[in-house]
Amino acid sequence: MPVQPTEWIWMNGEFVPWKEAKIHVLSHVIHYGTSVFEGIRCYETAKGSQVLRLRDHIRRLFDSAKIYRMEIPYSIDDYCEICLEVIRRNKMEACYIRPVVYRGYGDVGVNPFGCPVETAVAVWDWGAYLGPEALAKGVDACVSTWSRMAPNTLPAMAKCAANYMNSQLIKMEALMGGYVEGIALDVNGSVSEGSGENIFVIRNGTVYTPSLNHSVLPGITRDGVLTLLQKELHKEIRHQAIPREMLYIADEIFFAGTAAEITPVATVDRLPVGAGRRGPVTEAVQKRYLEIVTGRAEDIYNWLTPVRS
Ligand code: PPE
Repeated sequence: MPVQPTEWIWMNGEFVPWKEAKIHVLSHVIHYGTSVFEGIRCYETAKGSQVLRLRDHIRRLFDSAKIYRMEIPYSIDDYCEICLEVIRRNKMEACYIRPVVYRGYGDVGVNPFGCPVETAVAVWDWGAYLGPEALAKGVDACVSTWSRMAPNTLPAMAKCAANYMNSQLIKMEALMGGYVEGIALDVNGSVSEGSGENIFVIRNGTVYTPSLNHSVLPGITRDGVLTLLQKELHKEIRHQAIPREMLYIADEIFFAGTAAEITPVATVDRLPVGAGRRGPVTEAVQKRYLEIVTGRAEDIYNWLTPVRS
């Protein structure tokens, strides 16, 4: 389904109507992928709309920009406020927020320095990322024939648009094969991440997730899941290299991401994961995550920022 337009997009300091939020075809970003971005969710709660982990996402946006030597002409706090204002202007309750920082029109050629750093924030309504039944039933995933970017090529810790060309190869291959999502291995053959999610693997009560040297995005949802697993479920967690075959013998696997939230993996390469449905650890994490973000439980970790105070 195509994206449903909202009214206003914030671009370089002003609000422009959705249809007029355009860039020149010779903008550096179009030719060389020069963009870093974020994806943030705003939830409707009993206490009004609340943005999940706003400052953490905007900090990562600034980190991504720093890695690519793009200077954002705002402070982190100002940028957070801009995101909130975009939600208010569009009179949204629950929505997805997409801040993007890119090199615009100026010079041509690989050298980015002659192109201005521009920035925009859009919001729209975004439902279940991996399908309407994914959260309860889990999804069918495959191991991709495409590896995730090698270390010291495209930096995985930067959420850069160019990384998503790799994600697209993984995603398209999965969809063409009849799967919902693909799991990439890193260049050494260890599990890395999904095309748009981090991954958690559970066996005998121990939780495994790839450490950051396996070409994974340092996910904010991943961080929240680790908090819940450690502080509330008292699980032993191992950040380590995960061999592919661990996926086949796992008791539970789930994806974690802003868009995907906590999505169980039902099968990998057509082999059932555990009983082939959402397992108990996944269910417990998912329940706590969703009850906190939707305001049904107290926000004890200070994850939420009110949109209208
Ligand atoms: N890895 C990748 C490659 C990734 O794209 C995401 C988020 C994550 C991990 C999880 O990160 P976090 O959202 O901070 O927990 N993917 C975003 C974009 C998806 C898209 O299709 O666009 C998202 O979930 O918003």
